[in-house]
Amino acid sequence: MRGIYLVTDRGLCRNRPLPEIILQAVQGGAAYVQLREKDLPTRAFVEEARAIKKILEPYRVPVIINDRIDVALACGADGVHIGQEDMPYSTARKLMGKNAIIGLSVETWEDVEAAQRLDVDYIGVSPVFATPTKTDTKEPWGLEGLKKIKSFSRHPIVAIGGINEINARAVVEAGADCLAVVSAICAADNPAGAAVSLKKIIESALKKINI
Ligand code: TZP
Ligand code: MG
Repeated sequence: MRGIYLVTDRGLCRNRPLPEIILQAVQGGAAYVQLREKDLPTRAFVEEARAIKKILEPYRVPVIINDRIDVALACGADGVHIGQEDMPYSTARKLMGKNAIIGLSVETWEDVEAAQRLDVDYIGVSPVFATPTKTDTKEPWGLEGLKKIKSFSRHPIVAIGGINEINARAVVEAGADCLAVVSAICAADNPAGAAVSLKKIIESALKKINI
């Protein structure tokens, strides 16, 4: 895994349709899209997920569903992202199958150690920095926490929380393979432009550390 990982938040899109923001982000270079809907009724979520799957098909960008394995199965999503209080990984794997992308959030060192025993496809280091987008988080890992996880974990690392064009380079240098962003793209004046800039920063940082 590598690149920009867009996590959606319709509330941050400034009244612009979510599918348009997602499409612009992908056209700007986002490599993964996670649909995160905390308040949408199930039927609307399934309809949205099916529509986004279709829109992104030509771009070959995986669609990952936050938390809701039922929605992921219903829309034929490429994967799910689960948190520590969501469906257990082993159950999620059984339901989603061996080819699905399954990501797991790690919020404590115990979570990082436990993830080492699981064949997750990535760990979501959450949050790297404190962020107004999600306030019910544990203590932010910071760059030092991220470095420590990178030197220990066997899994690709998706970093999330407060990541923007100013700190993106440092987050990649600290060990992130992917940068997950919500507001840096969803709330941007120009979501495609924001994705282009972030991608350039990621590529140049990875080049510098020879990845
Ligand atoms: N999980 C941990 S932090 C976060 C999520 C969903 C929100 C990140 O949002 P932003 O706007 O990129 O800081
Ligand atoms: Mg969750």
